[in-house]
Amino acid sequence: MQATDNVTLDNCADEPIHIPGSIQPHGALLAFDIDGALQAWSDNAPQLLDLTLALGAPLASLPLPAEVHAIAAECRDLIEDGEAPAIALEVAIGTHQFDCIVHAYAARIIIEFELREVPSDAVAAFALKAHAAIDRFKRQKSIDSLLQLATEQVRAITGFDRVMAYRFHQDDSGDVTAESLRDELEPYLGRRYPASDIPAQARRLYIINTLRLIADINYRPSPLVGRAGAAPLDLSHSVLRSVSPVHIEYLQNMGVGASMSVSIVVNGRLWGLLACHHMTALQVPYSIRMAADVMAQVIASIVQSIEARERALMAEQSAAVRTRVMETLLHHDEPARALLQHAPALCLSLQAEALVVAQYGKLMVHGDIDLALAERMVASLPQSGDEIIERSALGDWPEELRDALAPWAGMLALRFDPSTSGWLLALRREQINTIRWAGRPDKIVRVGPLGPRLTPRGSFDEWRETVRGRAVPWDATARLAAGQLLGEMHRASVARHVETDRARS
Ligand code: BLA
Repeated sequence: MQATDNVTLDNCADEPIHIPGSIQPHGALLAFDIDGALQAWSDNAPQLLDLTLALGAPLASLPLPAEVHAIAAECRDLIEDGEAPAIALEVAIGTHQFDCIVHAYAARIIIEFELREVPSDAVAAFALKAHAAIDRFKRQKSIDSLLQLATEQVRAITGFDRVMAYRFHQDDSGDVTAESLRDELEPYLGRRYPASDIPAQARRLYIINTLRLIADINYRPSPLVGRAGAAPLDLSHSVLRSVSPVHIEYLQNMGVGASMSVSIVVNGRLWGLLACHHMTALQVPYSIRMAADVMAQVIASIVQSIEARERALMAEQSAAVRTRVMETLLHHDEPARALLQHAPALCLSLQAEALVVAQYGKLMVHGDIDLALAERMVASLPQSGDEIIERSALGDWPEELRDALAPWAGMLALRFDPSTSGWLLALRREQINTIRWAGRPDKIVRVGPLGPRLTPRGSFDEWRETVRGRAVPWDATARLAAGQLLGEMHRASVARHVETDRARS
Protein backbone atom coordinates (compact mmCIF):
# COMPACT_ATOMS: atom_id res chain seq x y z
CA MET A 1 0.00 0.00 0.00
CA GLN A 2 2.99 2.29 0.17
CA ALA A 3 2.34 5.07 -2.33
CA THR A 4 5.11 7.47 -1.42
CA ASP A 5 8.10 5.69 -2.93
CA ASN A 6 10.05 7.52 -5.64
CA VAL A 7 8.70 10.98 -4.84
CA THR A 8 11.02 13.64 -6.20
CA LEU A 9 10.88 17.38 -6.69
CA ASP A 10 9.73 16.79 -10.28
CA ASN A 11 6.75 14.52 -9.70
CA CYS A 12 5.45 16.14 -6.55
CA ALA A 13 2.00 16.96 -7.89
CA ASP A 14 1.53 13.30 -8.92
CA GLU A 15 2.10 11.93 -5.45
CA PRO A 16 -1.15 10.34 -4.27
CA ILE A 17 -1.06 11.91 -0.82
CA HIS A 18 -4.57 10.63 0.02
CA ILE A 19 -3.38 6.99 -0.03
CA PRO A 20 -0.03 7.06 1.76
CA GLY A 21 -0.44 3.51 3.08
CA SER A 22 0.51 4.59 6.59
CA ILE A 23 -0.51 6.86 9.43
CA GLN A 24 1.24 9.03 11.98
CA PRO A 25 1.85 6.93 15.08
CA HIS A 26 0.26 9.18 17.72
CA GLY A 27 -2.83 7.05 17.31
CA ALA A 28 -4.20 3.93 15.67
CA LEU A 29 -6.63 3.28 12.83
CA LEU A 30 -9.17 0.58 12.01
CA ALA A 31 -11.00 0.47 8.66
CA PHE A 32 -14.14 -1.55 7.94
CA ASP A 33 -16.30 -2.04 4.89
CA ILE A 34 -19.86 -0.74 4.96
CA ASP A 35 -21.04 -4.05 6.39
CA GLY A 36 -18.65 -3.70 9.30
CA ALA A 37 -16.02 -6.28 8.29
CA LEU A 38 -12.43 -5.31 9.17
CA GLN A 39 -10.45 -4.46 6.02
CA ALA A 40 -7.29 -2.72 7.22
CA TRP A 41 -5.63 -1.45 10.39
CA SER A 42 -2.50 0.34 11.38
CA ASP A 43 0.38 -1.84 12.43
CA ASN A 44 0.40 -0.25 15.90
CA ALA A 45 -3.34 -0.85 16.53
CA PRO A 46 -3.22 -4.26 18.27
CA GLN A 47 -0.72 -3.00 20.83
CA LEU A 48 -2.15 0.48 21.36
CA LEU A 49 -5.78 -0.68 21.57
CA ASP A 50 -5.00 -4.00 23.23
CA LEU A 51 -6.83 -5.96 20.52
CA THR A 52 -6.30 -9.07 18.45
CA LEU A 53 -7.21 -8.28 14.86
CA ALA A 54 -7.95 -10.48 11.86
CA LEU A 55 -9.05 -9.64 8.36
CA GLY A 56 -12.84 -9.72 8.01
CA ALA A 57 -13.47 -9.61 11.77
CA PRO A 58 -16.90 -8.04 12.44
CA LEU A 59 -16.75 -4.62 14.10
CA ALA A 60 -19.46 -5.73 16.55
CA SER A 61 -17.24 -8.55 17.80
CA LEU A 62 -14.29 -6.33 18.75
CA PRO A 63 -13.88 -5.67 22.48
CA LEU A 64 -13.98 -1.87 22.14
CA PRO A 65 -15.68 0.46 24.65
CA ALA A 66 -19.47 0.58 24.22
CA GLU A 67 -19.45 4.26 23.27
CA VAL A 68 -17.14 3.49 20.34
CA HIS A 69 -19.61 0.89 19.10
CA ALA A 70 -22.37 3.46 19.57
CA ILE A 71 -20.75 6.17 17.41
CA ALA A 72 -19.70 3.59 14.82
CA ALA A 73 -23.36 2.53 14.56
CA GLU A 74 -24.38 6.18 14.29
CA CYS A 75 -21.83 6.66 11.53
CA ARG A 76 -23.17 3.62 9.63
CA ASP A 77 -26.66 5.09 9.82
CA LEU A 78 -25.44 8.37 8.37
CA ILE A 79 -23.68 6.85 5.37
CA GLU A 80 -24.78 8.14 1.99
CA ASP A 81 -22.91 7.21 -1.17
CA GLY A 82 -20.21 5.61 0.94
CA GLU A 83 -19.59 8.76 3.00
CA ALA A 84 -20.47 10.05 6.46
CA PRO A 85 -19.11 13.08 8.37
CA ALA A 86 -16.89 12.68 11.42
CA ILE A 87 -18.29 11.99 14.88
CA ALA A 88 -15.94 12.14 17.86
CA LEU A 89 -15.79 11.38 21.55
CA GLU A 90 -13.28 10.66 24.30
CA VAL A 91 -12.57 7.10 25.41
CA ALA A 92 -10.21 5.32 27.74
CA ILE A 93 -8.65 2.02 26.70
CA GLY A 94 -6.32 0.41 29.19
CA THR A 95 -4.14 3.16 30.56
CA HIS A 96 -4.54 5.33 27.48
CA GLN A 97 -6.91 8.23 26.92
CA PHE A 98 -8.03 8.76 23.32
CA ASP A 99 -10.06 11.03 21.11
CA CYS A 100 -11.99 8.56 18.98
CA ILE A 101 -13.01 9.93 15.58
CA VAL A 102 -15.24 7.94 13.24
CA HIS A 103 -16.08 8.82 9.66
CA ALA A 104 -16.89 7.06 6.40
CA TYR A 105 -15.27 7.71 3.07
CA ALA A 106 -14.99 5.77 -0.19
CA ALA A 107 -17.15 2.98 1.21
CA ARG A 108 -14.98 2.46 4.28
CA ILE A 109 -15.82 3.18 7.90
CA ILE A 110 -12.64 4.53 9.45
CA ILE A 111 -12.23 4.60 13.21
CA GLU A 112 -9.25 6.54 14.50
CA PHE A 113 -7.98 6.59 18.06
CA GLU A 114 -5.83 9.62 18.69
CA LEU A 115 -3.79 9.59 21.89
CA ARG A 116 -4.63 12.54 24.05
CA GLU A 117 -2.38 13.98 26.71
CA VAL A 118 -4.28 17.11 27.70
CA PRO A 119 -7.12 16.57 30.22
CA SER A 120 -10.61 17.45 28.97
CA ASP A 121 -11.27 20.31 31.42
CA ALA A 122 -8.22 22.13 30.03
CA VAL A 123 -9.61 21.66 26.53
CA ALA A 124 -13.02 23.06 27.51
CA ALA A 125 -11.43 26.37 28.53
CA PHE A 126 -9.98 26.68 25.04
CA ALA A 127 -13.39 26.24 23.46
CA LEU A 128 -14.59 29.27 25.43
CA LYS A 129 -11.58 31.28 24.28
CA ALA A 130 -12.37 30.34 20.69
CA HIS A 131 -15.89 31.60 21.12
CA ALA A 132 -14.65 34.95 22.41
CA ALA A 133 -12.19 35.15 19.51
CA ILE A 134 -14.96 34.67 16.96
CA ASP A 135 -16.85 37.62 18.43
CA ARG A 136 -13.78 39.77 17.90
CA PHE A 137 -13.25 38.50 14.32
CA LYS A 138 -16.71 39.73 13.41
CA ARG A 139 -15.79 43.26 14.43
CA GLN A 140 -12.80 43.53 12.06
CA LYS A 141 -13.22 45.89 9.14
CA SER A 142 -10.22 44.93 7.02
CA ILE A 143 -8.80 41.62 5.87
CA ASP A 144 -5.37 42.56 7.23
CA SER A 145 -6.63 43.23 10.74
CA LEU A 146 -8.80 40.11 10.62
CA LEU A 147 -5.85 37.92 9.66
CA GLN A 148 -3.57 39.49 12.25
CA LEU A 149 -6.12 38.82 14.97
CA ALA A 150 -6.63 35.29 13.60
CA THR A 151 -2.93 34.45 13.93
CA GLU A 152 -2.86 35.75 17.50
CA GLN A 153 -6.00 33.89 18.56
CA VAL A 154 -5.09 30.59 16.90
CA ARG A 155 -1.69 30.80 18.56
CA ALA A 156 -3.35 31.48 21.93
CA ILE A 157 -5.63 28.44 21.75
CA THR A 158 -3.19 25.98 20.16
CA GLY A 159 0.13 26.99 21.72
CA PHE A 160 2.12 26.95 18.46
CA ASP A 161 5.40 28.91 18.40
CA ARG A 162 4.47 30.56 15.10
CA VAL A 163 1.12 31.08 13.38
CA MET A 164 1.05 32.63 9.91
CA ALA A 165 -1.79 33.73 7.67
CA TYR A 166 -0.78 32.59 4.23
CA ARG A 167 -2.78 34.19 1.41
CA PHE A 168 -2.87 32.88 -2.15
CA HIS A 169 -2.64 34.98 -5.28
CA GLN A 170 -4.35 34.30 -8.57
CA ASP A 171 -1.43 32.19 -9.76
CA ASP A 172 -1.55 30.16 -6.51
CA SER A 173 1.70 31.56 -5.21
CA GLY A 174 1.20 32.92 -1.74
CA ASP A 175 2.60 35.20 0.88
CA VAL A 176 2.62 35.51 4.61
CA THR A 177 0.37 38.49 5.27
CA ALA A 178 0.07 38.25 9.06
CA GLU A 179 2.06 36.47 11.72
CA SER A 180 2.15 35.89 15.47
CA LEU A 181 5.33 34.32 16.81
CA ARG A 182 7.57 33.77 19.79
CA ASP A 183 9.96 36.70 20.26
CA GLU A 184 13.17 34.85 19.50
CA LEU A 185 11.98 33.51 16.14
CA GLU A 186 12.81 35.12 12.83
CA PRO A 187 9.68 36.66 11.25
CA TYR A 188 8.42 35.25 7.94
CA LEU A 189 6.01 38.13 7.43
CA GLY A 190 6.02 39.38 3.82
CA ARG A 191 7.68 36.28 2.38
CA ARG A 192 6.52 34.97 -0.96
CA TYR A 193 6.34 31.30 -1.93
CA PRO A 194 5.64 29.60 -5.28
CA ALA A 195 2.50 27.60 -6.06
CA SER A 196 4.61 24.43 -6.18
CA ASP A 197 5.28 24.52 -2.41
CA ILE A 198 1.72 23.25 -2.01
CA PRO A 199 1.10 21.07 -5.08
CA ALA A 200 -2.27 20.89 -6.83
CA GLN A 201 -3.45 17.59 -5.33
CA ALA A 202 -2.73 18.92 -1.83
CA ARG A 203 -4.75 22.07 -2.56
CA ARG A 204 -7.66 19.96 -3.78
CA LEU A 205 -7.51 17.84 -0.66
CA TYR A 206 -7.29 20.90 1.58
CA ILE A 207 -10.55 22.23 0.13
CA ILE A 208 -12.50 19.13 1.16
CA ASN A 209 -10.56 18.44 4.37
CA THR A 210 -9.73 21.76 5.96
CA LEU A 211 -7.33 20.86 8.76
CA ARG A 212 -4.16 18.77 9.03
CA LEU A 213 -1.69 18.19 11.80
CA ILE A 214 1.78 16.74 11.72
CA ALA A 215 2.27 16.20 15.44
CA ASP A 216 5.93 15.21 15.23
CA ILE A 217 7.94 15.83 12.08
CA ASN A 218 10.36 13.07 13.09
CA TYR A 219 7.68 10.38 13.37
CA ARG A 220 8.08 6.84 12.09
CA PRO A 221 4.92 6.04 10.08
CA SER A 222 2.83 3.10 11.22
CA PRO A 223 2.03 1.13 8.03
CA LEU A 224 -1.47 -0.02 7.20
CA VAL A 225 -1.89 -3.76 7.12
CA GLY A 226 -4.83 -5.88 6.07
CA ARG A 227 -6.33 -6.67 2.77
CA ALA A 228 -3.45 -7.26 0.35
CA GLY A 229 -4.23 -6.49 -3.27
CA ALA A 230 -7.35 -4.44 -2.50
CA ALA A 231 -7.67 -0.76 -3.41
CA PRO A 232 -5.46 1.29 -1.08
CA LEU A 233 -7.28 2.86 1.84
CA ASP A 234 -8.31 6.44 1.05
CA LEU A 235 -7.23 8.62 3.99
CA SER A 236 -8.48 11.96 2.54
CA HIS A 237 -10.51 12.61 5.69
CA SER A 238 -8.39 10.75 8.20
CA VAL A 239 -6.89 12.77 11.05
CA LEU A 240 -3.83 10.53 11.33
CA ARG A 241 -2.94 10.45 7.58
CA SER A 242 0.78 10.11 7.03
CA VAL A 243 2.27 13.09 5.23
CA SER A 244 4.29 13.46 2.03
CA PRO A 245 8.02 12.84 2.65
CA VAL A 246 8.89 15.84 0.48
CA HIS A 247 6.88 18.10 2.72
CA ILE A 248 8.43 16.52 5.80
CA GLU A 249 11.88 17.36 4.44
CA TYR A 250 10.72 20.93 3.75
CA LEU A 251 9.65 21.34 7.36
CA GLN A 252 12.78 19.66 8.70
CA ASN A 253 14.89 22.05 6.67
CA MET A 254 13.01 24.96 8.20
CA GLY A 255 13.79 23.59 11.66
CA VAL A 256 10.15 22.86 12.41
CA GLY A 257 9.12 20.11 14.86
CA ALA A 258 5.33 20.11 14.35
CA SER A 259 3.03 21.70 11.79
CA MET A 260 -0.66 22.32 11.44
CA SER A 261 -2.54 24.16 8.75
CA VAL A 262 -6.16 25.17 8.46
CA SER A 263 -7.75 26.05 5.13
CA ILE A 264 -9.58 29.29 4.52
CA VAL A 265 -11.98 28.36 1.71
CA VAL A 266 -13.81 31.25 0.06
CA ASN A 267 -16.37 30.57 -2.68
CA GLY A 268 -15.08 27.02 -3.08
CA ARG A 269 -11.51 28.19 -3.65
CA LEU A 270 -8.52 27.72 -1.33
CA TRP A 271 -8.12 31.42 -0.48
CA GLY A 272 -5.52 31.02 2.23
CA LEU A 273 -4.20 28.96 5.11
CA LEU A 274 -3.48 29.50 8.74
CA ALA A 275 -0.08 27.79 8.86
CA CYS A 276 1.28 26.91 12.29
CA HIS A 277 4.77 25.80 13.27
CA HIS A 278 6.18 24.50 16.51
CA MET A 279 9.90 24.05 17.03
CA THR A 280 9.37 20.76 18.86
CA ALA A 281 6.67 18.09 18.62
CA LEU A 282 3.18 19.29 19.53
CA GLN A 283 0.03 17.25 19.57
CA VAL A 284 -2.90 19.64 19.62
CA PRO A 285 -6.00 17.81 20.92
CA TYR A 286 -8.76 17.11 18.42
CA SER A 287 -11.32 19.45 19.96
CA ILE A 288 -8.89 22.37 19.98
CA ARG A 289 -8.14 21.66 16.32
CA MET A 290 -11.86 21.67 15.62
CA ALA A 291 -12.13 25.04 17.38
CA ALA A 292 -9.38 26.35 15.07
CA ASP A 293 -11.26 24.88 12.11
CA VAL A 294 -14.46 26.67 13.11
CA MET A 295 -12.46 29.90 13.48
CA ALA A 296 -11.14 29.44 9.93
CA GLN A 297 -14.69 28.95 8.63
CA VAL A 298 -15.85 32.13 10.35
CA ILE A 299 -12.79 33.94 8.97
CA ALA A 300 -13.67 32.67 5.47
CA SER A 301 -17.19 34.04 5.67
CA ILE A 302 -15.95 37.40 6.97
CA VAL A 303 -13.34 37.51 4.18
CA GLN A 304 -16.09 36.81 1.69
CA SER A 305 -18.19 39.73 2.89
CA ILE A 306 -15.22 42.13 3.19
CA GLU A 307 -14.17 41.22 -0.36
CA ALA A 308 -17.69 41.75 -1.67
CA ARG A 309 -17.72 45.15 0.03
CA GLU A 310 -14.30 46.01 -1.40
CA ARG A 311 -15.40 45.01 -4.90
CA ALA A 312 -18.50 47.18 -4.62
CA LEU A 313 -16.41 50.09 -3.33
CA MET A 314 -13.92 49.62 -6.15
CA ALA A 315 -16.71 49.62 -8.73
CA GLU A 316 -18.12 52.76 -7.13
CA GLN A 317 -14.72 54.47 -7.20
CA SER A 318 -14.16 53.47 -10.81
CA ALA A 319 -17.56 54.87 -11.75
CA ALA A 320 -16.78 58.12 -9.93
CA VAL A 321 -13.43 58.43 -11.74
CA ARG A 322 -15.12 57.80 -15.06
CA THR A 323 -17.63 60.54 -14.40
CA ARG A 324 -14.89 63.00 -13.45
CA VAL A 325 -12.79 62.05 -16.49
CA MET A 326 -15.83 62.44 -18.72
CA GLU A 327 -16.63 65.90 -17.35
CA THR A 328 -13.06 67.07 -17.79
CA LEU A 329 -12.84 65.59 -21.27
CA LEU A 330 -15.96 67.39 -22.39
CA HIS A 331 -14.62 70.76 -21.30
CA HIS A 332 -10.99 70.40 -22.18
CA ASP A 333 -9.26 71.17 -25.45
CA GLU A 334 -6.54 68.66 -24.83
CA PRO A 335 -8.05 65.29 -23.84
CA ALA A 336 -4.66 63.81 -23.02
CA ARG A 337 -3.99 66.49 -20.44
CA ALA A 338 -7.47 66.00 -19.04
CA LEU A 339 -6.79 62.32 -18.56
CA LEU A 340 -3.55 63.00 -16.82
CA GLN A 341 -5.31 65.23 -14.31
CA HIS A 342 -7.04 62.10 -13.03
CA ALA A 343 -4.02 59.84 -13.28
CA PRO A 344 -3.78 58.78 -9.58
CA ALA A 345 -7.46 57.80 -9.48
CA LEU A 346 -7.18 56.02 -12.84
CA CYS A 347 -4.16 54.09 -11.57
CA LEU A 348 -6.17 53.00 -8.58
CA SER A 349 -9.13 51.96 -10.67
CA LEU A 350 -6.99 49.98 -13.14
CA GLN A 351 -4.62 48.75 -10.40
CA ALA A 352 -1.73 50.17 -12.41
CA GLU A 353 1.54 51.75 -11.29
CA ALA A 354 2.05 54.23 -14.13
CA LEU A 355 0.11 55.78 -16.98
CA VAL A 356 1.12 56.98 -20.41
CA VAL A 357 -1.22 59.14 -22.47
CA ALA A 358 -0.54 59.77 -26.15
CA GLN A 359 -2.45 61.87 -28.65
CA TYR A 360 -1.62 63.90 -31.77
CA GLY A 361 1.87 62.39 -31.56
CA LYS A 362 2.43 63.99 -28.14
CA LEU A 363 3.07 62.05 -25.00
CA MET A 364 2.59 62.53 -21.25
CA VAL A 365 3.37 60.22 -18.37
CA HIS A 366 2.33 59.73 -14.78
CA GLY A 367 4.60 57.65 -12.56
CA ASP A 368 8.20 56.66 -12.57
CA ILE A 369 8.52 55.81 -16.25
CA ASP A 370 11.19 56.91 -18.66
CA LEU A 371 9.76 59.13 -21.41
CA ALA A 372 11.82 57.58 -24.21
CA LEU A 373 10.69 54.10 -23.17
CA ALA A 374 7.07 55.29 -23.03
CA GLU A 375 7.46 56.56 -26.61
CA ARG A 376 8.74 53.18 -27.75
CA MET A 377 5.84 51.46 -26.00
CA VAL A 378 3.31 53.63 -27.80
CA ALA A 379 5.13 53.12 -31.10
CA SER A 380 4.86 49.36 -30.61
CA LEU A 381 1.05 49.50 -30.71
CA PRO A 382 -0.76 48.57 -33.94
CA GLN A 383 -2.23 51.34 -36.11
CA SER A 384 -5.59 49.63 -36.22
CA GLY A 385 -7.41 46.67 -34.77
CA ASP A 386 -8.33 45.89 -31.15
CA GLU A 387 -9.41 48.71 -28.89
CA ILE A 388 -7.81 47.15 -25.83
CA ILE A 389 -4.41 45.54 -26.00
CA GLU A 390 -3.25 43.48 -23.07
CA ARG A 391 0.31 42.44 -22.25
CA SER A 392 1.31 40.72 -19.01
CA ALA A 393 4.73 39.25 -19.67
CA LEU A 394 7.92 40.15 -21.56
CA GLY A 395 7.01 37.56 -24.22
CA ASP A 396 3.89 39.56 -25.14
CA TRP A 397 6.00 42.57 -26.21
CA PRO A 398 7.78 42.99 -29.57
CA GLU A 399 11.20 41.43 -29.38
CA GLU A 400 13.14 44.67 -29.89
CA LEU A 401 11.54 46.22 -26.81
CA ARG A 402 12.06 43.39 -24.34
CA ASP A 403 15.59 44.31 -23.25
CA ALA A 404 14.63 47.92 -22.59
CA LEU A 405 11.41 47.22 -20.71
CA ALA A 406 12.59 46.62 -17.12
CA PRO A 407 11.14 47.19 -14.58
CA TRP A 408 7.87 47.19 -16.59
CA ALA A 409 6.19 44.05 -17.91
CA GLY A 410 2.40 44.57 -17.95
CA MET A 411 0.38 46.94 -20.13
CA LEU A 412 -3.28 47.55 -20.73
CA ALA A 413 -3.53 49.93 -23.70
CA LEU A 414 -6.82 51.66 -24.53
CA ARG A 415 -7.27 53.14 -27.98
CA PHE A 416 -9.51 56.00 -26.88
CA ASP A 417 -9.46 58.09 -30.06
CA PRO A 418 -8.26 56.29 -33.20
CA SER A 419 -8.52 59.38 -35.41
CA THR A 420 -5.94 61.28 -33.32
CA SER A 421 -3.83 58.24 -32.30
CA GLY A 422 -5.17 58.66 -28.79
CA TRP A 423 -3.88 55.97 -26.44
CA LEU A 424 -4.04 55.47 -22.72
CA LEU A 425 -1.52 52.94 -21.38
CA ALA A 426 -1.81 51.52 -17.88
CA LEU A 427 1.45 49.87 -16.80
CA ARG A 428 2.44 47.29 -14.22
CA ARG A 429 5.92 46.42 -13.03
CA GLU A 430 7.50 43.00 -13.18
CA GLN A 431 6.39 41.20 -9.98
CA ILE A 432 9.98 40.76 -8.84
CA ASN A 433 10.20 44.52 -8.51
CA THR A 434 7.10 44.83 -6.40
CA ILE A 435 7.93 42.23 -3.76
CA ARG A 436 9.74 42.99 -0.60
CA TRP A 437 11.65 39.97 0.71
CA ALA A 438 11.42 40.22 4.46
CA GLY A 439 13.72 38.47 6.91
CA ARG A 440 17.17 37.21 6.15
CA PRO A 441 16.83 35.40 2.84
CA ASP A 442 20.18 33.70 2.96
CA LYS A 443 19.58 32.03 6.26
CA ILE A 444 18.98 28.40 5.47
CA VAL A 445 18.31 26.41 8.59
CA ARG A 446 19.35 23.06 7.17
CA VAL A 447 19.45 21.28 3.81
CA GLY A 448 18.18 17.70 3.45
CA PRO A 449 18.74 15.07 0.72
CA LEU A 450 16.53 16.84 -1.86
CA GLY A 451 18.73 19.92 -1.72
CA PRO A 452 18.29 23.65 -1.04
CA ARG A 453 15.05 23.91 -3.04
CA LEU A 454 13.17 22.80 0.05
CA THR A 455 14.20 25.81 2.11
CA PRO A 456 12.62 29.27 2.42
CA ARG A 457 15.41 30.72 0.28
CA GLY A 458 15.08 27.95 -2.33
CA SER A 459 11.34 28.52 -2.41
CA PHE A 460 11.68 32.23 -2.95
CA ASP A 461 14.22 31.64 -5.75
CA GLU A 462 11.79 29.19 -7.35
CA TRP A 463 9.01 31.75 -7.17
CA ARG A 464 11.30 34.37 -8.71
CA GLU A 465 12.14 31.98 -11.58
CA THR A 466 8.43 31.26 -12.23
CA VAL A 467 7.44 34.90 -12.43
CA ARG A 468 10.55 36.26 -14.15
CA GLY A 469 9.43 38.82 -16.73
CA ARG A 470 5.81 38.71 -15.58
CA ALA A 471 3.58 41.38 -14.12
CA VAL A 472 0.53 40.52 -12.05
CA PRO A 473 -1.90 39.56 -14.85
CA TRP A 474 -4.84 41.88 -15.60
CA ASP A 475 -7.88 40.43 -13.91
CA ALA A 476 -11.61 40.74 -14.55
CA THR A 477 -11.93 43.83 -12.31
CA ALA A 478 -9.22 45.78 -14.17
CA ARG A 479 -10.54 44.64 -17.56
CA LEU A 480 -14.05 45.71 -16.68
CA ALA A 481 -12.85 49.11 -15.43
CA ALA A 482 -10.83 49.54 -18.65
CA GLY A 483 -13.74 48.60 -20.90
CA GLN A 484 -16.12 50.97 -19.13
CA LEU A 485 -13.59 53.80 -19.18
CA LEU A 486 -13.02 53.29 -22.88
CA GLY A 487 -16.76 53.42 -23.50
CA GLU A 488 -17.03 56.79 -21.73
CA MET A 489 -14.00 58.15 -23.56
CA HIS A 490 -15.46 57.19 -26.90
CA ARG A 491 -18.63 59.01 -26.03
CA ALA A 492 -16.64 62.07 -24.96
CA SER A 493 -14.59 62.01 -28.11
CA VAL A 494 -17.68 61.72 -30.32
CA ALA A 495 -19.28 64.62 -28.43
CA ARG A 496 -16.14 66.70 -28.87
CA HIS A 497 -15.88 65.95 -32.59
CA VAL A 498 -19.51 66.94 -33.02
CA GLU A 499 -18.82 70.19 -31.18
CA THR A 500 -15.70 70.92 -33.25
CA ASP A 501 -17.64 70.29 -36.45
CA ARG A 502 -20.43 72.56 -35.26
CA ALA A 503 -17.93 75.32 -34.40
CA ARG A 504 -16.37 75.01 -37.86
CA SER A 505 -19.68 75.15 -39.76
C1 BLA B 1 2.05 20.66 1.90
N1 BLA B 1 3.21 22.87 1.92
C2 BLA B 1 2.27 21.98 2.38
C3 BLA B 1 1.52 22.58 3.43
C4 BLA B 1 2.04 23.84 3.61
C5 BLA B 1 3.11 24.00 2.69
C6 BLA B 1 1.51 24.86 4.61
C7 BLA B 1 0.37 21.97 4.18
C8 BLA B 1 0.82 20.96 5.17
C9 BLA B 1 1.11 21.51 6.54
O1 BLA B 1 0.18 21.91 7.22
O2 BLA B 1 2.29 21.54 6.95
C10 BLA B 1 3.94 25.12 2.46
N2 BLA B 1 4.39 25.87 4.73
C11 BLA B 1 4.37 26.04 3.41
C12 BLA B 1 4.87 27.34 3.11
C13 BLA B 1 5.16 27.92 4.29
C14 BLA B 1 4.87 27.00 5.31
C15 BLA B 1 5.03 27.92 1.79
O3 BLA B 1 5.00 27.19 6.51
C16 BLA B 1 5.73 29.26 4.44
C17 BLA B 1 6.10 29.78 5.56
N3 BLA B 1 6.57 21.23 -1.12
C18 BLA B 1 7.60 21.90 -1.71
C19 BLA B 1 7.94 21.23 -2.92
C20 BLA B 1 7.09 20.16 -3.03
C21 BLA B 1 6.22 20.18 -1.90
C22 BLA B 1 9.02 21.68 -3.83
O4 BLA B 1 8.12 22.90 -1.27
C23 BLA B 1 7.07 19.15 -4.08
C24 BLA B 1 7.97 19.11 -5.08
C25 BLA B 1 5.20 19.24 -1.65
N4 BLA B 1 3.85 20.32 0.18
C26 BLA B 1 4.16 19.32 -0.67
C27 BLA B 1 3.22 18.26 -0.53
C28 BLA B 1 2.33 18.65 0.46
C29 BLA B 1 2.74 19.96 0.89
C30 BLA B 1 3.20 16.97 -1.32
C31 BLA B 1 1.17 17.88 1.01
C32 BLA B 1 1.50 17.28 2.34
C33 BLA B 1 0.39 16.40 2.80
O5 BLA B 1 -0.67 16.92 3.21
O6 BLA B 1 0.58 15.18 2.73
